[in-house]
Amino acid sequence: MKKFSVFLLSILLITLISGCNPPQPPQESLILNGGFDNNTLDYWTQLHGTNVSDEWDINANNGYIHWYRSVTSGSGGSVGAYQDINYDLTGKTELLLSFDVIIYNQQLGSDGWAGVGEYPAGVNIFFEDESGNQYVYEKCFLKEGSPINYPENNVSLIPLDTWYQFEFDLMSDPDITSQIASHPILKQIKVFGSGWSFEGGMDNIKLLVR
Ligand SMILES: [Ca+2]
Repeated sequence: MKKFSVFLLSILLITLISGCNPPQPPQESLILNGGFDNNTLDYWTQLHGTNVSDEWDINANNGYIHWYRSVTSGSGGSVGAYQDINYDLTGKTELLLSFDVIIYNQQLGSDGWAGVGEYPAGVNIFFEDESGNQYVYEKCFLKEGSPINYPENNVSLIPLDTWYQFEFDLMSDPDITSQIASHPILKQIKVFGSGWSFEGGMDNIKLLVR
């Protein structure tokens, strides 16, 4: 009788254990050098856009991507970097974007009035269909207290000089999931600052797919 109980208990335990998911292997990020550990911008291509003469820089000297623009006139511009990815997301159910972000300076009192929105820190992720039509996921940051004129840019307010951790599974949003389903090629990620004078940065930029 005792043996039989042990047998039943064993069956129960085996059933319970095999019902649990085995530990998932660690996911690899689609982004190369997203942690800037060797203090370089390897795998990233710099961007700088301006219509006036400005002072600017972008580097990873301190182990994160750090951008800066200084302009004496009130004129918008951008400094950033992009990385091509070219990954087919067909059949995937999770796309986890995560990074740490910081704003050191934002001269504009808001996200501006230029018609598109200007942010000292932001991320764009570009998706394409087979004909090259694009969907762009955008996440932007402004310093705490700034009025938001372009909420469609998915804006968060964060305190100055403080690292802020952002994490979001794009496929947890049905609207984004449907856009990705019709634009399944993850083409590129771009990180940037824009505005008049600004300074910001990011670190630990990851895109995990499942
Ligand atoms: Ca780092």
